[in-house]
Formats: sequence, structure tokens, C-alpha cells
Amino acid sequence: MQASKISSKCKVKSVKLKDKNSELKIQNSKPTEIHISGAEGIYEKSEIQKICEKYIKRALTHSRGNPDEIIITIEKIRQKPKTISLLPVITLDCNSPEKARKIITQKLESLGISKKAIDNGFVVLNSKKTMRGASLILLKSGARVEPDKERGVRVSRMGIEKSTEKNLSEKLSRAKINTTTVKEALVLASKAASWPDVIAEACISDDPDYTTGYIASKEFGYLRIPNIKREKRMHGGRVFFIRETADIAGLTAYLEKKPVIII
Ligand code: PML
Repeated sequence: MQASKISSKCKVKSVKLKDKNSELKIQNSKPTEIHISGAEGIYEKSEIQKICEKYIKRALTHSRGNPDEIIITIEKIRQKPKTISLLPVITLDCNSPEKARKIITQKLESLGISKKAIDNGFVVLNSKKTMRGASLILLKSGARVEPDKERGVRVSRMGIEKSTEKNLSEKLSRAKINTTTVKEALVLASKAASWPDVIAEACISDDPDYTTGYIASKEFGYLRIPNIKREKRMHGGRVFFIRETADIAGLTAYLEKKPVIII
């Protein structure tokens, strides 16, 4: 079956030329690239056209802005995908970013993650200079160890079996949260949590209209946190808190390259 599976991803970029009169232009004439959005999935070959149409529509209507470049990559999956299960989903009560920070800090500390690592995580999550991928933070020292600090580690090559997706959609519909955003984030978080050295993840969407974020771990599942940021804010990001002794190359290869299917 895996021989007919296709992995597809969509990357959307806007290239902003700096203001003619600005000081920056004189110092550096390189245009600044702004990452607008990304999407990933593993599908049957027969679904590719429909999926690409969805990606293009999403790219052209994204609230982060109009793209100058839309890149769609389609590749045949040649490796047998690893099968994993979904994390359970819970939505917490939270009415402000301040409360969200308290909840996140308390939950992450309960997993043995240091205050320093959590604070460093918030620096990434609150940065306006958003990364395409995630930051990797060592859970004790708080050091950032992703090989490319600007791009981060991009979690890729994950999908969900049709019947599992149908069950998930039914469950999320009952909770009135059956959206592509929730499903894609949950699949991504489940892949990341399945690697032994990943202790927890924290994520804030960089979409200015999307104010629910989450933390995820094998221990407590996928905890959605409403009002993690205020509306119209452009910041956001994704952070993985990992064991101090983690094999960074092995983890990065798993997150970026290993095909994984949720069953
Ligand atoms: C993202 O992947 O861009 C962020 C999604 C954040 C939370 C999704 C949810 O509502 O559970």
C-alpha cells in the first residue's frame, strides 16, 4: 500500500522589498522573505489534484498576507511509514495570554522542564520573526539546539488513515472544533510526541486571526489553550522541549524525513 502513497507539502512565501527611504535599504539591499504558511500530508495518488487545489486556495486567502511565491512539492513515499496513534485532545479553560503562560509553565514544570527552558521557549513563541519550523530546546539548560536557527526543524511526512480521520472528525465535530487547523496540528504533535526524546511541545499559531494554541506531551496528550495570544498579533511559533542527552541529528531526521501514519 505504501508504494502508492504520496507525500505533498505546500510552502507559501511573501518577499517584501524594504522601503526605498529606509536606512536598512542602504545597509542591506537583500529582500526579506516572510513565511506565510505551510501544509503537509500523506495521501493516495488519486487525491493529489484535490489536495493541491485546497493548498492553493488556502495560500491565496491566508490572513498573514498575499504570497509572492507558492511552492508545492509532491513526492512518492518509498519507505514503509511508521504507524503511531493520536494523542488525546482536551480543551482547557483560559481567558488571557497571561493565564495561558501560567498554565503552560505549570504543566511543563510538572514534566521536569526547567523555568529557564520554558522562558527560552516563550522567547521563540513570542517572536515576531517567525520561523518556518520548530525550535529544539534542551529541557534543563534551556539551550536552543536546532541546527538552523532561522528555519528551525520542519516536521514533515505525516498523515492519517482514512477511517481514523473519519472517527477523529466525528469526535471533533461533537466538540465543535472539527477544522483542518486542529487536525493538522494534532497529527503533527502526535508524530513529534512519538519520538522518545521529545518531552513536550508548545505552539502558538502565527496566524493573526487564530488565538488558540496548545501544549502536547505523551504524559497529558494535546491540551488546547484558548486566548494564548490576543487577536491581530503576528507572532507565533513551535518549540520542542527535548532531553538533554537527545541525539539531535536522529531526532531531526525523524521529524523531517520519516514517513509516519496515524492509525
Ligand atoms: C498551527 O499549526 O499553525 C497552529 C495550530 C494551533 C492550535 C490548533 C488547535 O486549535 O488545536
